[in-house]
Amino acid sequence: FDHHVIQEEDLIPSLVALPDEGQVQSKCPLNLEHLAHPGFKSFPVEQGGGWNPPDCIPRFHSVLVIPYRDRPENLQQFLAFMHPFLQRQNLSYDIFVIEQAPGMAFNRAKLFNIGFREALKATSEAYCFIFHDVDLLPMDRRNIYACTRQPRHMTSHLDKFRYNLPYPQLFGGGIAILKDQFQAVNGFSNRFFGWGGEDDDLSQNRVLASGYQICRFPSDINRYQMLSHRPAPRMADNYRKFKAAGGSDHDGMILSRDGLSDLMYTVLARTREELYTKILVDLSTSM
Ligand code: UD2
Ligand code: MN
Repeated sequence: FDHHVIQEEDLIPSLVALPDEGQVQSKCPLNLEHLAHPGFKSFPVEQGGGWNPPDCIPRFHSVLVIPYRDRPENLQQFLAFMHPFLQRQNLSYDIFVIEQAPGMAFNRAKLFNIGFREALKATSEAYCFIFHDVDLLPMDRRNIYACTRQPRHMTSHLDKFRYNLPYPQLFGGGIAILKDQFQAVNGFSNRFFGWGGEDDDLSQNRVLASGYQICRFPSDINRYQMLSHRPAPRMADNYRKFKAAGGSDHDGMILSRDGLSDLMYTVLARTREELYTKILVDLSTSM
């Protein structure tokens, strides 16, 4: 796993911008001084949590997808923090919270697949996706919430781990990936119920196996605060169980059968909340 670290002077050139429609003069500035601007007041967002810069044309649009169940304090803090953070970066964005209805074990990866599907139905301009936990807050304004040319691992240095990377292959927490790349790897696996394994499956068996590289920004930019929460019930052998059940890695079979291509779910409610769009889903429909 040979991830590429983008140098600080290359941050902005590494990002994939919205198509340029010739209105270059009125494009929103995106420079580090601007990001560090001190007297920033946040703007109101649209009902449903979307936002566009009011007086310039955004260079980037990002869809944030947040998997969620029963962490109301985390969600409230996340939204209160993220709206001003993203607005300061002058990008246009949408926030989708995909909530799993009670009953089955939590399935983070499948909720991301659902968020991808639902966001594409709702926003035609979606081309960049940020799949992100509800309990992680970026601490550095240079951490631009837009997609790089290659899939990016964002949340590598957490306060919880004293800003050390627990293992170099880590791809959990928050990632940014282009729509076409996510489609090309058939999304996440739908088969990881319970805690763990889904992030490694995405990086090893999908993203890298499909010939993409994984990149990160420099480590001081990737600092995050992790909000406290009750630990999820661990099923540490999730991944081994998955493999024992026939989920082998490199034959390309699982990848093509398991993911966006066989995604099944039932939407129980779509609600445009004040600060986000909520999609409540039932996962008991087959895979
Ligand atoms: C780690 C990873 C996470 C994921 C997980 C294993 C990092 C920083 N985090 O997080 O990305 O790979 O291990 O699956 O690498 N959630 C709920 N309700 C629940 C359970 C989970 O809303 O009952 C959501 C929520 O967005 C949460 C995320 O799923 O942030 C990950 O779950 P976690 O925070 O319990 O797991 P954690 O911290 O071990
Ligand atoms: Mn967590």
